Amino acid sequence: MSPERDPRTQATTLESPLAATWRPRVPEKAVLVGVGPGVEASDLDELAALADSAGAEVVARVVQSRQDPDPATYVGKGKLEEIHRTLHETGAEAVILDAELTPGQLRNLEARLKVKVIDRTALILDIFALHARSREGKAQVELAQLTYLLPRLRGWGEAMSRLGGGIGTRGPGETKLEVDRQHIRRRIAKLRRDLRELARTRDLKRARRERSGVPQIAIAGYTNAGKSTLMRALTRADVVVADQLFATLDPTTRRVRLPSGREATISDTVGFVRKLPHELVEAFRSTLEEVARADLVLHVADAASSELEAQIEAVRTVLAEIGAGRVPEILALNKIDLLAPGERDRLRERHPEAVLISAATGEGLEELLERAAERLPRYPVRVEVLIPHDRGDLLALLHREAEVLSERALPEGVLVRARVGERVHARIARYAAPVAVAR
Ligand SMILES: Nc1nc2c(ncn2[C@@H]2O[C@H](COP(=O)(O)OP(=O)(O)OP(=O)(O)O)[C@@H](O)[C@H]2O)c(=O)[nH]1
Ligand SMILES: [Mg+2]
Repeated sequence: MSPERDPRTQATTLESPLAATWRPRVPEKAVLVGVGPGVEASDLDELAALADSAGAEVVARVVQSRQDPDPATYVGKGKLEEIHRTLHETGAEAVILDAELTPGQLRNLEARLKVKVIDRTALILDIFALHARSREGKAQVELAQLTYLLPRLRGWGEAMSRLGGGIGTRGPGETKLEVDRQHIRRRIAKLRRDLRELARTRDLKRARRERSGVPQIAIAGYTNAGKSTLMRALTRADVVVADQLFATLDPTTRRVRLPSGREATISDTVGFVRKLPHELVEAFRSTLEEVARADLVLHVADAASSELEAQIEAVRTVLAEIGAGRVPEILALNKIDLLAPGERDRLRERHPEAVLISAATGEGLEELLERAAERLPRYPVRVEVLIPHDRGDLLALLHREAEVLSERALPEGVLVRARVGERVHARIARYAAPVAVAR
């Protein structure tokens, strides 16, 4: 076989070595497989939603109740035969497992089942790859994919050869494997460098925002909870809303006016999921850390989900992992338009601190903003200033980037009592009201 026609060689010349082979041919028929004590078919609902978001068509679910997965093949021998039969009956071309497999399990399963075997991590990585739009998002996803791929190279090498056109299940020779490894390591190093550079640009932007003293609110929550819908309702930002998992990857930040008249920034970002692959948490660390630097986290949860409590827990676990555990949080229980009145009462009892909202109908959003305004840190400096009538720009600045406590028009100007941040203070300090006027 000439090197040019080797699919792996071709792959290494593409920008992403995976681009050619990683993407499932849509819609790819797939069989879902889950193993665990007392596991039932309905426990695979989330995996089915993930598979759907990746463009696969789920044709069957196979579960096996057992304490621990088989160390060699994840499922036991008997189940393996059942899966084999199911594949044959349905014509499925892939098996998707609800766990992260060891490289050995992945290899063994592919060898026995003779179809593509995708574990939960690879599936989530694939959805991220489909949805990444920005340069940073794409680099983050590729870094996560390559980090995942490296220890599994041999297994994927076999899969790639087979997918590459009937080459059979022959694995790559050790020399080729080494070349691939070196190439991937170099690419990983380059992606890390690029991402550090992009993070620096973002740091500068953030430093500017922080100096302005405008408080920052981060929306966080389980994927599909309605974060982008809330962002759109609060700011009219043109963000993607879709009944898909991980529709949003790139962060968007907009200004929002709180009921007190004060402004804040609000950001919508990537969602969380149970067992979020650690490769992704690592690759998206700088994006996720934005949440940790916010003054307030709006934790959006899907109140209509039967998994509500588990999802809230999963989100809090990731928040703690990225250092955002101590940022004040407001829990917003979303999609209450889908609930019966009795269910609302039960939710209020269970989560007395939460705000019940519907980002779709707008219900509860006013209360949510009021609560947010209460929880945000107050500007540190209290001032009384007399703004000349021809300085409407400063008055506007105070309304935008400070907290105006009172305002009175006088012949000499507008007397304003306000709390301000340092930057605004520097701009208005010379208008400090003379004591005689301030009385
Ligand atoms: N009925 C109802 N549906 C909602 C509500 N909020 C969001 N949705 C729907 O839920 C789905 C997910 O909404 P998104 O706003 O995209 O969710 P997200 O949290 O941004 O999801 P990802 O970006 O994929 O993590 C969409 O189909 C929305 O129309 C709500 O208050 N009520
Ligand atoms: Mg979204």
